[in-house]
Amino acid sequence: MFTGLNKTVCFWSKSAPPPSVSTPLFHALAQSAPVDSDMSIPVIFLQEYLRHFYDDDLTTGSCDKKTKVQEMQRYFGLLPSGELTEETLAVMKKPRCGLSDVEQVGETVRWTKKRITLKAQKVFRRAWKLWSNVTPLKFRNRIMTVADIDIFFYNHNDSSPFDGRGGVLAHAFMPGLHIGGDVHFDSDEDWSINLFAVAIHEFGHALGLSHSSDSGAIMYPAYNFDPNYEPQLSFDDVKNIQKLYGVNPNFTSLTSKRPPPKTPTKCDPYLSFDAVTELHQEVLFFKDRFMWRKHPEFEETRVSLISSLWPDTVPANLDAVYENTWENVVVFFKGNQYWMLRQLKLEEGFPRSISTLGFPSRIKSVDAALHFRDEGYTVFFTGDECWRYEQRLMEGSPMSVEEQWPEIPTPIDAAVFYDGTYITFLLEPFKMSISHKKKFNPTKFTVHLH
Ligand SMILES: [Ca+2]
Ligand SMILES: [Ca+2]
Ligand SMILES: [Ca+2]
Ligand SMILES: [Zn+2]
Repeated sequence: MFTGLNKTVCFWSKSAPPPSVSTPLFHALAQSAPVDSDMSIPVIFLQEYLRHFYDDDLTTGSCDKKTKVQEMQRYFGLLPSGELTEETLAVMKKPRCGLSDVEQVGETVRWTKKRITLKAQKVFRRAWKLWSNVTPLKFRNRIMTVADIDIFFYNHNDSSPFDGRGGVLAHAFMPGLHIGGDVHFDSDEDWSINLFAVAIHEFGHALGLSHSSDSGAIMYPAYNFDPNYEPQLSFDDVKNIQKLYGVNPNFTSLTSKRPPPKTPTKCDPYLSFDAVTELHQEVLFFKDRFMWRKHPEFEETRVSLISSLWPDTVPANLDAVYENTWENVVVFFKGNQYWMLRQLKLEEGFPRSISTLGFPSRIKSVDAALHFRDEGYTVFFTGDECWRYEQRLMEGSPMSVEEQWPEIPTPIDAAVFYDGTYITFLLEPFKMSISHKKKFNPTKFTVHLH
């Protein structure tokens, strides 16, 4: 139901994500099956995954198992079908932390002193700095003697619980004596990259934080290795750590250059979208690094990182996106470049300049794109103009948006078909509050374009 795009009613589902707390899990995936694409593996793999990360008892029946799968799917912004789909399996196989996503932990598990010692190389000190910048905690590097936080790299061949290359990359222990606060890294991984991002996350546990279902948070259980995004604490991480330890007196000046980013929330009345597109049966809404996916058969919408579906290819802060069902591609626009993907893979030679589509040089970016599935052509919006693109050819001169859709103020944020019948325009100056719907009249539109 794509109705009620107004400031009082949120058209998204109100169902909340599952609780997001966890506790150390000492035997992460120790006996799990190796991660591979053989379809006979998933059943055992699923069992182990749910047992370790979703507190599933192996004796539960298939009905409860489905509920557990749905819980996991919701946590990761997947369609909560309860089925072990290819996409679900792909998400489960992503590098992640070894701690549970659902186990309860007391809120008082924290260090009671302000000076915490650790044995740390430079990369770890950088990771700690992110946490100490926002709290009154001070970290002292201690080389020779025992530290509060000890860091180890383990190999799966010794008594450690790691799972070889991939899967679980690291885990940590909540604050406490001895092993408490310690951080273990799987030494079978290639640590020449990504160590910084994993360390920030694990240090969050060492300070007493559990997993967050906020996909923009450092404490999200799957690590974010987007090469275009320098890891930093999100608003959610900062809020949670400050709840435990209080605020660094210099918090504002220390974070002034890069304030903790807030994950956009779908019911924010001031939310605007960068782009919207159909994708098979779904409608995808893009904002910053995130997207929401709306499936016609499911009430709830799911938020996830764009990079979780298209790792390393599609940039954040997009201008426009459309799906061309005739050519079976999805096309993304940002600035004067566009990216074409077929079945989640970037086509060769992309990104390309939008001038290769036939835009004149005065056009520096695209506001929105609308693909007409039945007729097989695309309309691009740039300011108060729109351009018709068909069979890989751009119509020579643009039309005015006002002429085609007199009620629509320009520029627009995004446009999409919904149900194949309505075009929904999302408008910049009024944000979502007055998004406009108009019944599409193909005859009228075609006549105007010629
Ligand atoms: Ca310790
Ligand atoms: Ca591993
Ligand atoms: Ca846009
Ligand atoms: Zn974790």
